[in-house]
Amino acid sequence: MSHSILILNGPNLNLLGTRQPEVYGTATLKDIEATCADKAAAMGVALSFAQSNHEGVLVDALHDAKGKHNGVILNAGAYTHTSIALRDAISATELPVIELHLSNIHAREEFRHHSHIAAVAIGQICGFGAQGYPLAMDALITHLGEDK
Ligand code: CA2
Repeated sequence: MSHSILILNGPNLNLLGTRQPEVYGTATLKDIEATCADKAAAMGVALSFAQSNHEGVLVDALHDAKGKHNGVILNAGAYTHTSIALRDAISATELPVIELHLSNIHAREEFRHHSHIAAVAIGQICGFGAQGYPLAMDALITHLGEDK
């Protein structure tokens, strides 16, 4: 049976490619989605790709992922550093979640060093820019393969 994965993006990531290219690169979220869709097709996995600026919408998306998807790649944006609600939603889904960031959050401001998500994620990928998305897909699909 083929796997289905959700890539979920949080606040302000809809602005990618328009500002702060020195931090976040020049690819837009649409570019990243297209890269991920191509990779998903090549890997034979189903992919859903979504973005919201609203914490509750992200919580709902995680709840909805249960039963629909086998795993989630989550770039929660700044909610990474603030949201216990997102952490609880990840725990509730019981799905494997990979925490993803474009930038190396550990090399940036102190307030970005702590992640509420890290403790409930299977792992974290950060600092590789847009390339982190396909890297996270490889990691998640490998993990799901090992689950069987
Ligand atoms: O590096 C990442 O992927 C982050 O999750 C991005 C978040 C930031 O709050 C996290 O600490 C790390 C911010 C996304 C903002 O994206 C923008 C893109 C273009 C212009 C302005 C913001």
